[in-house]
Amino acid sequence: MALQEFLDQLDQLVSEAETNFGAAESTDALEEARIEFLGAKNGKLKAVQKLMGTVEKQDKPVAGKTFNETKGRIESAFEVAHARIQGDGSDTERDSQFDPSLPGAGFKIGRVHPITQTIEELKDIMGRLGFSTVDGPEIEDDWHNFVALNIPDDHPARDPLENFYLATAEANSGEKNPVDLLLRSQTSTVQIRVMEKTKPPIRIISLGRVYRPDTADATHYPMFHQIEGLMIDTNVTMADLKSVLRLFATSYLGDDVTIRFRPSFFPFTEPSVEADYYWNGQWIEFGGAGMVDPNVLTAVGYDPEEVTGFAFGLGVERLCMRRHGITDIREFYKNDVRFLAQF
Ligand code: FA5
Repeated sequence: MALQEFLDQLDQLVSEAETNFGAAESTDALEEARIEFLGAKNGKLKAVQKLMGTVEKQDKPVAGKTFNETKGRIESAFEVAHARIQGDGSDTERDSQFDPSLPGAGFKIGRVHPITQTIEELKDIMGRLGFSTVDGPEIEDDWHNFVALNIPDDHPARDPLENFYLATAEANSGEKNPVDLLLRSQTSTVQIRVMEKTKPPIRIISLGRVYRPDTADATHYPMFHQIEGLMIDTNVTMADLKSVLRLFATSYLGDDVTIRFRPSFFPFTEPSVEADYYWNGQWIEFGGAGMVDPNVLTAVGYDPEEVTGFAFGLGVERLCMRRHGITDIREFYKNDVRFLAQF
């Protein structure tokens, strides 16, 4: 066979293979085309290879080299078609079956816990009223949790059954400064920490976990969150307290909230009140409040003749429950994603 004729056959084979591989729309069709051209026994390339024996001896080097190049070109045409069908190309079998109108499977992404969302929202509301946020430690000493808050030694709030004590001064009597340590039972501890370090005027809130050995039920949990507010200045009154709590409540729940104060008692405020909100046909107690007791102002080095202030402490879970119609506080801490994903 003349060399040129052999080379023409190779050329024709390449273009035929490229056309057939390019036209294949499925893995099966491509495999069929591969066997037709590259099949080890009866493939067309193999048939042309056999013709090389008929080429003149002096033309064999050129014929062999061109044959190898041809084989390479056909193999890469196959690889390109294979990648296209597997999904690398734009016109694959899978793409052609893709229906954009079907609902997607969607990604399951994590959600911010509803209590964290509430905390962020409350910070934002109080921030707009000029209150900045401060943090305090969850492990507290006797001074900040009780003494400076005007809670005397024999007060029932100090009872071991009412608190999670971590260490007592007696147990630590070998230490240099033995103190009772406990998980704080209220965020009012932060009032003391702030006032000890800052001169009035003060306008802060603090949000965080508090711990009480309460039995868990629909409205109680042994660990819960409080928002504490404190405002100290030269002429702060109960009217300011009520205005701030009303603005706070209407910002969080809506304009249709009514606020009511009921007389109460806290050792660190005088007078003291329970703050209730009326919303959606129900009165709900949200927390305690009052004018900072002069004894507390004195304990932190302020002059009660010069400054006055109010403080309040509200339950964050109770606020969040009310807003979202959640009837059991325990839902927050079951870690059931079906519940948590709703917020
Ligand atoms: C206090 O903790 C005072 N420190 C509040 C205060 C601050 C008064 C500043 C005056 C000035 P009380 O124990 O009532 O108050 O708790 C406040 C709120 O925390 C309650 O109204 C309730 O909403 C919430 N709360 C109390 N115990 C639990 C509990 N076990 N689980 C969930 N929420 C609770």
